[in-house]
Amino acid sequence: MKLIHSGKVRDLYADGDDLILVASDRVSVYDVILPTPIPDKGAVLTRLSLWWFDQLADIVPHHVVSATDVPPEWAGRAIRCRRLDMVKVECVARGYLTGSGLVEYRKTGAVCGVRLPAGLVESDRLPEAIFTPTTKAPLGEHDTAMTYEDVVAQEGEADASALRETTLGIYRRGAELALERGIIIADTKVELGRDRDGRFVLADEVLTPDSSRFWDAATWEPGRSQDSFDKQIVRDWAAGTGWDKTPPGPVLPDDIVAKTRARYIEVYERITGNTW
Ligand code: Q0Z
Repeated sequence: MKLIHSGKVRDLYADGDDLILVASDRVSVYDVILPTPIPDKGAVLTRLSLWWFDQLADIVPHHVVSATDVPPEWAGRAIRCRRLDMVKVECVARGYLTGSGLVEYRKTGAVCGVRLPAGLVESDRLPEAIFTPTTKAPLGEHDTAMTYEDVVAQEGEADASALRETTLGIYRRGAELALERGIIIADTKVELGRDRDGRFVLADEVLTPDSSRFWDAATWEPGRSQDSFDKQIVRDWAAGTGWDKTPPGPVLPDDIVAKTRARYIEVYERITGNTW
């Protein structure tokens, strides 16, 4: 099978007309891939994405062809999918103020051209979810903010509107359901593509902790940064080693691996209601 893309934690292969999306057990912190895998991470996030694709099917069709017709070495953590013509916009929705959105808000009072109320603080919930697209930067470079008008100029009014409403629809559905299970999805990035008939289809992974910021609703408090639901154990341990956040990352001890694996499984079980 031909490797066509290798991301930090996932790989993409071509198989005839289809693509095979393979989620690895690799974990990245501060943008550095650690040398120690988290067992079952790839399978857990694959299962979670598949569950969400099904939940979201009335909002947008998805790219999944089969979760079982994949090479046996990747069984459980690979998805056979339709090859789409990917939209050259990173479609992001935010319901809370953090990350680059917070930086932009503090500078301008707006995020991606969306004016926000004055006086918001870090991690605040926004009055309503907003569409904050970014450019698709080449690997290694950073994405830059776009306004909705930039998306209109690039994709046309009708498609820009469809991208925004689809992205917001996915976020609202996901964030509402997760919150009922005690997990805040602060923001999420979705990948949309066009099928041969020009219809938008949801691709890649969706509403996973690798594509979204997950926070614990029980400890959420505006006015400060929030712990990452999945990676905080690794971050705190790594900070304690004195690691300077440049490659290579530290080898993880067994107990940190076990606790982090348990967090991914907890996310899966709480959101889906299924037992891992
Ligand atoms: C997704 C990515 C990487 C994993 C291209 N159904 C599709 N059709 C066309 N293209 C894609 C998909 Cl999912 C596609 N990516 C992102 C990169 C590993 C996913 F290295 N790139």
